Parts: sequence; structure tokens; C-alpha cells
Amino acid sequence: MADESIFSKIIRKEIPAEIVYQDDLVTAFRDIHPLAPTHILIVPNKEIATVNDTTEADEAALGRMFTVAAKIARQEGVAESGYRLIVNCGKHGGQEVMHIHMHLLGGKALGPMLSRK
Ligand code: DGP
Repeated sequence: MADESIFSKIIRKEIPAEIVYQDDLVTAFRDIHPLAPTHILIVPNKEIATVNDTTEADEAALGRMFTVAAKIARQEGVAESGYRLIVNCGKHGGQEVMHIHMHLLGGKALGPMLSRK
């Protein structure tokens, strides 16, 4: 598949990534350009391009992304100090990879969600 996402190749372990969790619905791996001490991407195993492309059939995987986020936050030792979950969508959302992914960021105080500058 020529237009398959890079994340699908990571899920199938065809290209390297530090996978921290995988089950039948989702995969989580460390971001290649971390923006915080903990920066992990949680993705559905099924390739869904953006939040706009989700359907009710995807709810199990999308819900699993949250419970896995909580599990990984505990695993990484950031559950108590807190962390941020971000899902970018489309051009104005700053989405670069067209395969839905949840960023889990933590390990330092992240500051305000958006700059007012
Ligand atoms: P976004 O801007 O929300 O689409 O974030 C895409 C993120 O994906 C970005 O933080 C960098 C990360 N990323 C892109 N390509 C790769 C890759 O090949 N491996 C890993 N581990 N992360 C990647």
C-alpha cells in the first residue's frame, strides 16, 4: 500500500520504534522527537486518518487509547505528577501524520496549553 502511514509500519514492526505497549486494538511507542521527558504516541492499530474519519465502529479502539494512556502514565511514573494528552486534527490542528495518534506528554511542568503570544 503506497499511501500507508508510517505508524502502520511501526505497528507491524516493519520499521523500528520503541514500543511500550501493544494489544489487539492499540499500539504505543516513544515519539521520535520528544518534547518532554515522557513523550509517547498511542495509536489505533487500524489506520484511521483523522478524528474526522472516526465512526461508531472505532469506539472500542478510541476508548482503549484512554485506558492505555492511564496505564502508560503509571508505568512511566507520571500519573501522580500529571501529564497532557493531545490529539491534533488536520492542518490548523498541526497534524503531520495522517494516522490518529494521542500524544502523552509528561515528566515536567508543561505550562499553559496554548501560548497567548
Ligand atoms: P502530529 O504533529 O500530531 O501529527 O505528531 C506526529 C508525531 O509523530 C511527531 O511528534 C513526531 C512523530 N513521528 C513522526 N514520524 C515518526 C516515526 O517514524 N517514529 C516515531 N517514533 N515517531 C514519529
